[in-house]
Amino acid sequence: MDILVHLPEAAETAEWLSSLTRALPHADIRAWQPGDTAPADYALVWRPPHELFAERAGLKAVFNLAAGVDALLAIERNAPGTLPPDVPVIRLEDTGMADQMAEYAAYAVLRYLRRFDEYELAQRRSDPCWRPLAAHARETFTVGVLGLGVLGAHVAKTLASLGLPVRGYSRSRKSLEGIETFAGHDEFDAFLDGVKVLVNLLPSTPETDGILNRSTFAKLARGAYLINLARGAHLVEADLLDALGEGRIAAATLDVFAQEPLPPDHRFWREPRVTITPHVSAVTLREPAVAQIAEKIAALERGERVTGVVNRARGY
Ligand code: NDP
Ligand code: OXD
Repeated sequence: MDILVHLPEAAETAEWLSSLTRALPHADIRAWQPGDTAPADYALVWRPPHELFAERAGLKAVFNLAAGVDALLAIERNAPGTLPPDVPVIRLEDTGMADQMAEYAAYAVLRYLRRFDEYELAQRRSDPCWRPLAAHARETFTVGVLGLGVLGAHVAKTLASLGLPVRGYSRSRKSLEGIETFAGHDEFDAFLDGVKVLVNLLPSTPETDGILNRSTFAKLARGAYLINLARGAHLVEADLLDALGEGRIAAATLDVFAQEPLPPDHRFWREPRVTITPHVSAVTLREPAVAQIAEKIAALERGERVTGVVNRARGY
């Protein structure tokens, strides 16, 4: 069995190759190099160049080394015909990301609930006033989680376990204990109405890109908080800056950006009410990811079905 691997950071490749070799000792595993068009059974990739798929014979499946497949599916838009439609694209399911997301979201929500962001701002201004601020009332600090998939559902349940009122929004109807759920476009406004903290965990698709915009912000509780953990393409950045200026949004925590790394001259770096992290809310953990992929390859080789197969028409 031939396995092709591509990671954008060459430094990481050697470690992935050795983990994969341990998990799949009978496979011939190689790092993709430009010009390599030799047959391969499986490709394991993160943000691959489209050349990797050109003239590639025998591909049985492509494994995306992350949860979000937007970068991989963009290949089909940018270089039509390169990623054959009958080759399944399989994404990572959790592999340690759900706990990381829950930690990040809980930290960000509690920071706003207890107004630690405002104490941080006061200290940064060297403002020595010793002024306790009344914490927000937990009962009305409603958190709305966009996306109730592998990550969003775990985040929603974690936040609910902190005693916060939690709502969730998905395409199909869900039933999650302790979470008020909303489904589909028709229920979007009802989902947003009165939400104090909006946490985004949607996949980036033509339907969801730009969903964090002026009209969405206008439907939240006044002075709401935004936590974007999914993709930069979801956010209309100029609308967020306007909403911060108008006080409609009180503050935002952003882990993902339209352009990454976030350019040094971007206004977000200078906006005191925006907290920035460099796309780290849930990183791919190599060993659990390799274990999941190895299990799925073994299942596919036995002719079995696997979970995590992306619906390419839907985009996630
Ligand atoms: P899933 O595919 O498991 O979940 C996606 C959820 O979004 C589902 O509940 C789905 O609804 C819902 N959804 C999709 N389209 C729509 C729509 N048009 N309207 C309403 N709901 C919709 O994905 P994961 O939970 O595994 O991951 C979510 C995203 O998180 C990834 O796509 C990625 O972009 C991002 N991510 C970011 C990371 C980071 O470090 N910043 C790390 C990992 C992931 P339904 O259930 O009905 O299908
Ligand atoms: C992912 C990511 O989608 O790292 O897994 O953003």
